[in-house]
Amino acid sequence: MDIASRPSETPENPQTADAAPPPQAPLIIRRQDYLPPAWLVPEIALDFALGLDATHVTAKLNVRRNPDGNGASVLRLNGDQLAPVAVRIDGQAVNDWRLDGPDLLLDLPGEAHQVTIETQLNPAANSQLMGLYASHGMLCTQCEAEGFRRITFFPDRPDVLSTYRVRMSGDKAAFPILLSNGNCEATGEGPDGTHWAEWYDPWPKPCYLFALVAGDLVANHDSFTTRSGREVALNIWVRKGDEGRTQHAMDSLKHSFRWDEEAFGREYDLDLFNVVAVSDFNMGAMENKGLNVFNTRYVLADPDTATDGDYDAIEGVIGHEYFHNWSGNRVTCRDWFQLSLKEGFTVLRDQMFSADMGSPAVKRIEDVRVLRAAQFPEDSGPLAHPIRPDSYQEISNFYTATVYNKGAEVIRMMRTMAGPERFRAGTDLYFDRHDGEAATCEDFVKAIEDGAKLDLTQFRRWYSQAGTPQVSIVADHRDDTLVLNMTQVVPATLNHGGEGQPEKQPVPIPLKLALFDRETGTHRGEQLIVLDQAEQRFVFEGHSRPPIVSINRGFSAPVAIEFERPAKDLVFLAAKDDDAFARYEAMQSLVVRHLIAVVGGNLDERARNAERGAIAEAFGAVLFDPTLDDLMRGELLILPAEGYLAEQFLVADPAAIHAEREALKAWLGDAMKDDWQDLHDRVSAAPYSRDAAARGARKLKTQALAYLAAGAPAEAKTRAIVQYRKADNMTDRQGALMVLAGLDGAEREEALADFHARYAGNALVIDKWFSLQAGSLHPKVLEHVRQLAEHPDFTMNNPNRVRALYMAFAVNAKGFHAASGEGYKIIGDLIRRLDPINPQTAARFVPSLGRWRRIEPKRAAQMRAELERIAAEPSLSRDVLEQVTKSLG
Ligand code: 0A1
Ligand code: ZN
Repeated sequence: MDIASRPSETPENPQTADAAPPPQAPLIIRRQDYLPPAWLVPEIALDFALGLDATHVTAKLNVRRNPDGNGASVLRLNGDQLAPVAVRIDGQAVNDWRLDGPDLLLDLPGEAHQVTIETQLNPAANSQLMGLYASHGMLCTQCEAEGFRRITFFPDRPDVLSTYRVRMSGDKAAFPILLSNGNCEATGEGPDGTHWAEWYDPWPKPCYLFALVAGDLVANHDSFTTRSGREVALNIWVRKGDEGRTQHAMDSLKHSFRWDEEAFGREYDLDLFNVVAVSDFNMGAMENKGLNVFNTRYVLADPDTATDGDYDAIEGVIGHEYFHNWSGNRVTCRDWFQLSLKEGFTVLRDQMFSADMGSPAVKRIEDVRVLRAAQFPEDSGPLAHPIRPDSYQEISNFYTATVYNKGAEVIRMMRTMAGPERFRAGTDLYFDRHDGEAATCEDFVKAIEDGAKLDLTQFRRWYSQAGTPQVSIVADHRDDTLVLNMTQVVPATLNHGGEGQPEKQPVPIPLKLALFDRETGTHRGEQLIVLDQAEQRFVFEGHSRPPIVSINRGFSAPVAIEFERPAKDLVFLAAKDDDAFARYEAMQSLVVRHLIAVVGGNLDERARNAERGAIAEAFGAVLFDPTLDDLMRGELLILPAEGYLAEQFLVADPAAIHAEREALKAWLGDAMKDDWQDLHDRVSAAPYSRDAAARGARKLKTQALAYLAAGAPAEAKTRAIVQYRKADNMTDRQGALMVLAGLDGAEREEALADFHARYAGNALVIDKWFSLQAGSLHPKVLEHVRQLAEHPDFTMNNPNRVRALYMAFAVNAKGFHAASGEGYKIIGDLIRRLDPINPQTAARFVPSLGRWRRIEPKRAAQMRAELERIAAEPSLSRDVLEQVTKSLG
């Protein structure tokens, strides 16, 4: 056994990582090593004496030997940068405890004890934002996945479920509001201007769902009556001054409560539901029982400061966290390898919710775009992992697009195969069977199998194999029969530095399909076929003419499809398919194959112009199709993203892809100049409202501007200035500024300065100001990013601000992939500087450099060198170290 797989855990807690190991010996946690906990903690009482830079915690754990455990007498309590101030067993002070790395070990004879532990924390010094930390004078917690161990010593694993009683005391002026999970049972005044509150959560939960918030907050109060008549008080807590921007979140919350009752039969189970908005937060939001903590960006919105996209994201995230109350909280995960059990399922639920609240077609297209932009590259890169990973070093690195978004696609496929009613029977059975338990992905699959009456034997491979299946289709029409010859390959994931999967088995791929008669333009109904062999023939009789094949309709399977066919078939589908996603897909394919050919140098001038003409014709058909609404029209006019185009090449040249994509955009901007101008005029006349027509108009407004900016910059500039000045909402204003930020001239500087002054002090809008510049097409973007990093508004301590500047830059191919290698250096420097402050956020930037193997050799060498520079840092966090070593391979 090599040192990389050294089994350094004691048997009583195989799920727990030790102290950060030296770089040469990473501790690998393996799914196969799961053992039940030796001790359970049915109850815990926590007492917090709160202070921003000194909080004293007293934890009383009622521990009981687990009858299903291994009988070990050692109780392992995980810690992370904690020192015990006092330890008592059954009320008696003890000093025979010992530390094993960061963990506290106690020898306990017998069956049950009360263990009391006191710890002392400094929330103000907690820049990692895990555990208890301070944010703008308030105190809050983040415990998923392993943050509770930064508050007190505890068996920090999701299969230990406890009821929580929480007492908080602190200065009443600094912390007038004291919140925790469950219900508030008592409050009172203390000495010296202090006060206290006691909360009790009757639902047993793992410690990752614990939360506490203390601060000077105000709330939007409302209520919801559940279908069985329970009246639930709803509060959305924000800092003073932000309360006017909470109504959309509140509406979304009430819609979520209702929707989960109707769509999944799930009702809320407490009398109180609190949401708190925090501006310093590593992720989007957190589903703590009865006390969801949110990044402000997923709560605060009004038309002047939030775009239509922001509104949609708020609705989706509010839904997501609320839906976790069942998929995650009532039924939780046995261990962190099962993360997709709650996340994949909850993403599917939030996607279905958003689809029902708006346009299902547009929502599906957006979700597929996210999957292709974020998950496909992950699946084909050095960090590929199955939706249920087999090993990890740092669990924070596995909150990925694979676990979340591919996880959702996998469950969606079960639903497609079962149909909605049978799928619902499956989820009902799952919730019934596992309520109150810490379950596994296998439990979920079994419940769907039993409840929906599906055989999922082979389907389980979707849980264990990484990689996006590649499907090839060859159509053969003879007499009146169409034969589709299909093959599937799940590419080997070599996963350098991790555990590779060189051999893959075929998976069941449900493909929705329709065969269009090319003369009548109709089909005889949608069918579902399941490709479950490596090679398979599907025969369709009764087609005297070769039909036009519409396949993977609705994106019924998360696969890549190769299907050579004439451009005219794609033009037909782009204009006529009755499946909205398939229409979008035909349009994308038309552009993708054109750009692949151009980038590959496979088209002469004439052929290129002919193909551009065909694309313009398809665009024209979309622009003037009276059956389309503007939201959908906008989807059909989006060019495929550079990242998705790069995925089509084994080794990509990002500069060539960028240049050709821009060239096509400029050509379309110029050739269709009048159309874009007419469109811009038409949609500019629509007054602001949040209805679908007005949102569609705004989407097209900025799209028209962007095409004009590429093909007719002078015209675009004039229009963008007017759009910026006249804007009565952030969607229009941000769109206009985005276009101006990519152009040169005094107008650019004036607009940026105006925007900054207008929104000074509004952190979420200032984030946009950073992002627009870092993501811009301006030739001096590298210089701008370096300057912005020195701007007084920039800080490394706020993850939103860091992401605003550097994530926007890392996905900006023009800057990031600059030939000089400067872009890589900017991200490399960022990772090294951010790691000591916030390792979780720093690690999220590694994958952009990690894709070097799929980039042309000169840039690949520069990217690799940057990773090596990071790897050479003497004391990297486990988070960054895992990502960097796997990326170097
Ligand atoms: N469970 C949350 C995601 C989440 C995970 C880790 C966090 O720690 C910083 C925060 C949030 C969700 O799916 O929304
Ligand atoms: Zn989630």
